[in-house]
Amino acid sequence: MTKASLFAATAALLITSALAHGNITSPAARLPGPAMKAACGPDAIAAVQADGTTPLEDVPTTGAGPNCNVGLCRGAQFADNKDRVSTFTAGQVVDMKAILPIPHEGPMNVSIVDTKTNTLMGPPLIEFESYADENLAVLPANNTAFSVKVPAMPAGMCAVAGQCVMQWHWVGTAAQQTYQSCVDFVMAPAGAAGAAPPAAAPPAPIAPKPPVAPVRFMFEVR
Ligand SMILES: *[C@@H]1O[C@H](CO)[C@@H](O)[C@H](O)[C@H]1NC(C)=O
Ligand SMILES: *[C@@H]1O[C@H](CO)[C@@H](O)[C@H](O)[C@H]1NC(C)=O
Ligand SMILES: *[C@@H]1O[C@H](CO)[C@@H](O)[C@H](O)[C@H]1NC(C)=O
Ligand SMILES: [Cu+2]
Repeated sequence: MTKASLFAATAALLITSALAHGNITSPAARLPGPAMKAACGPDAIAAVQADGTTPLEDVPTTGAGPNCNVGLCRGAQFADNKDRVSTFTAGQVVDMKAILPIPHEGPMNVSIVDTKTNTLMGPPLIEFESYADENLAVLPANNTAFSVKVPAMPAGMCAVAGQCVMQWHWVGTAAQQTYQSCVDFVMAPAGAAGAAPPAAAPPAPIAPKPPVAPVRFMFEVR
């Protein structure tokens, strides 16, 4: 690459970075703060503070340490968001709102992510094969306002703030850009207001096993 074309590419990148793309505005989503600055470096924090909708590809990792993962919540840290944690109950319908100032067509999903391992906990809560299609005259209303249903989870899962996020993850396929916003949440403890009532019966002692042979026989095809 010549110096001139390198300069042009850099200038184009800077212009692109200055343009807003999208993020989640409700429920409260993770914001950058001092913990992200410490983990990901001053260049990263400057980029996301300049444009809170920027793709994670435009977040410089020049000053990133081992605790920075721009591929999870675009590097935003729980430590900066302890006062922005939602409490959900199993079966609750959560209304989510997004802004999409610059749409780029591609898939989107909202999934529960285990922040420690950055793995998805179960199937997506909502999924679009084609989202934010800039070729449409008007984006479908459900691109910026949609609902997800909180699944039932085993006791203790997502019980502690910081463990789980609801991550909005959108990929602009042709743009080759990824956008993420994370809603920190905890599951309300069983029996809490709004939560499912605790089971009436105490856990049953280990019952004698019902005869299995007839059941097995029913499904055995020979
Ligand atoms: C979304 O982007 C706007 C505009 O840059 C910013 O003010 C806001 O803090 C961002 N919100 C999140 C959750 O990233
Ligand atoms: C859904 O989002 C996750 C990140 O939260 C991503 O790893 C996964 O590839 C996405 N799934 C699809 C089908 O796009
Ligand atoms: C979004 O709305 C469109 C109609 O405008 C519908 O075809 C599509 O199935 C909806 N997508 C989801 C994931 O709800
Ligand atoms: Cu773009």
